[in-house]
Amino acid sequence: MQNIDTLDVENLRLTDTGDGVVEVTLAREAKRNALNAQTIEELIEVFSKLPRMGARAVILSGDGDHFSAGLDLVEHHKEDRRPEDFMHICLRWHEAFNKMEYGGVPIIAALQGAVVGGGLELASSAHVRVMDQTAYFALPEGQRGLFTGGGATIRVTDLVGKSRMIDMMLTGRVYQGAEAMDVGLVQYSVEGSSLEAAMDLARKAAQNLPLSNFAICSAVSHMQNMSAMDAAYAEAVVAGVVNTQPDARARLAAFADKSAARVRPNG
Ligand code: 1HE
Repeated sequence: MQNIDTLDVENLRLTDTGDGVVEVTLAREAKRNALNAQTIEELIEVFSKLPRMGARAVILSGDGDHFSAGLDLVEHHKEDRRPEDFMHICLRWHEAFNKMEYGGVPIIAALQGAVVGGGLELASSAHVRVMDQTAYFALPEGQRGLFTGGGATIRVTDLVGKSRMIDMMLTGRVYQGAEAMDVGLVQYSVEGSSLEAAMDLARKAAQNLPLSNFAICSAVSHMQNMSAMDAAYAEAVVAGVVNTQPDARARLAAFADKSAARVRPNG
């Protein structure tokens, strides 16, 4: 793992937790980790470079009681942007979030408090989401006279389906607790700290071979954008490369000689 201190960030905090697991923390607690233009630039920088610096898994978290309050509404108000200005802002958000979703390195989001608006768009760009019991999810854009611009129409709709997505935007509906898990906003809901649980998952994912993780954390998303025929072909090509990787031979040998762990139901 290369030295992550070379990455130039102010609104994020980067921590190398060992074994290639990097924690990327939103560090604007006083502003409830609202996403201003600079934070988005920093996310682009970090998620462009971390995969090539040897990161094997990333934990995405937010300082304080809230994961993220979404778009920096005060900056947006002050800038008094024109449509074309905001379209360019959205392109930068897409750049950051696509780098995350398609970057080939597992990203586990640890969620607490408000995960709203652009904060939910950010969280939905991670591969795995873990919530604690304080976490709540909403798209208040409709109430603010806004519309989602960071990919929610794609990613949040993928998670919860079109009808729930439209309801969230129209009515400002808040999902929390078991319901948030049931509708698919997160894969894990924990009683204790979402950060600790995310750390466990990241360490587990980091033990996979990097080429397998690359395929899991990019191919599945790409294939969703393809026709079924093209996706099946792409899957065969990806599997051809991944499933013959020399680094997998020792794992396969361990299965064959019965020294590898078997898959068992949770005890
Ligand atoms: C902010 C923001 C923000 C807080 N932009 N500054 N997002 C929203 O509609 C959510 C708006 N925020 C809230 O509803 C609440 O702030 C929270 C529930 C997240 C937190 O409540 P609370 O009581 O802990 O904090 P607060 O007193 O409301 O805010 C504390 C400070 O954070 C305050 O700044 P201060 O300088 O007066 O201390 C707030 O102004 C600041 N703050 N949220 C800027 N969002 C690509 S399009 C995406 C579209 C969207 O994301 S729409 C945004 C939806």
